[in-house]
Amino acid sequence: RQIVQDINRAMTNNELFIAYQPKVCSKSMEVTGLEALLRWKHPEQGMISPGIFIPVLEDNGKIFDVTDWIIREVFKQVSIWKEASFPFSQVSINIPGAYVTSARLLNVMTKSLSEYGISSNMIELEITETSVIHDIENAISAVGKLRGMGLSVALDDFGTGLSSLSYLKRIPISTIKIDKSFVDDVPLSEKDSDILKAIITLCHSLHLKVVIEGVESKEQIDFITSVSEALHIQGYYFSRPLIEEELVTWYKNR
Ligand code: G
Ligand code: G
Ligand code: MN
Ligand code: NA
Repeated sequence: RQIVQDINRAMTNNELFIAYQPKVCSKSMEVTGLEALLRWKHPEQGMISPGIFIPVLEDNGKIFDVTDWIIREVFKQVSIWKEASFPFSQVSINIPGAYVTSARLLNVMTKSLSEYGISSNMIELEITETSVIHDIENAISAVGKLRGMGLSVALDDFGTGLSSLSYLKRIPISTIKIDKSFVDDVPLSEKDSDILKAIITLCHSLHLKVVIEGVESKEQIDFITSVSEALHIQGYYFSRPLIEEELVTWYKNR
C-alpha cells in the first residue's frame, strides 16, 4: 500500500510528529502524566489519523520501525524538558501488540534510556488489552521484565477486550486505563455509573493506578472525583493532545 512507502518518507521529512495529552490527578488537579500520540501531516492528504494508518503498519511489520522512531522522539523531548527543568511528569508511549513481546523492545528501552540519560520511572508503556489476551503467557513475561527495569506499564483500552478478568492478577502491570466507552454516559446513566464505580474499586483493590480516559464534561469530573480522589483523568475536558509549544502555553495558563 501507498501508506508504507509514504511512511518512510514521513519519518525523515518532518511529516510525523508527537502530540502530548495531559493526565490530571482527581485530588490535586495537578498534571501527573502525558500520553505521547503520533500525528501525521501528509503533504497531499493533510492530517491522517493514527487510527487509520497504524493498523496498516501493524499488518506489514513497519510499525516496529515507526515505534522506534516514536521512542527516540519522545526520549529526545524528555531529555530537553529535563534539561530545561520543565515541570513535566511521566510520559506514556503506546506500544503495539507484536512489539510488546519482542526482545527488541527491551533492547531499545535499555539503550535509549542510557543514551538520553532518562531514568526509567519517567516512562510508562501503554499496551492494549487485546494484544495481551492474544499472547498472555509471553505478555506476562515481557511486562515482568519491563517492570524489572523500573518502567511503568499501563493496560490501555481496559474493558474493550471481552476478556476474562483472571489475567489481571497475573500480569504485573502498574496502571489500568479504563476505556472511554465506560465514561461516555456517566453520570446520566445510573447503570454505567455503577459499572465505572465497580471497575475503579476492583482496580484499586488490586493496587493499580487508575486512569479514566475520554473525560469531556464537568459532570463526568464531578462524578469521578466523588468516587475516588486517587484517580488520574485524561480527556478533552482538560486538554486535547498538544504539540510542544502548545503544551508549554497550556501549562503557563493553568
Ligand atoms: O490520537 P488518536 O485518538 O487519533 O488515536 C487513534 C488511535 O491510534 C488510538 O487507538 C491510539 O491508541 C492510536 N495511537 C495514537 N498514537 C499512537 C502511537 O504513537 N503508537 C501506537 N501504537 N498507537 C497510537
Ligand atoms: O487507544 P488510546 O487510548 O491510546 O487512544 C487515545 C486517543 O483518544 C487519543 O489519541 C486522543 O486523541 C483520544 N482522546 C483523548 N481524550 C479524548 C476525549 O476526551 N474525547 C475523545 N473523543 N477522544 C479523546
Ligand atoms: Mn493509549
Ligand atoms: Na485507550
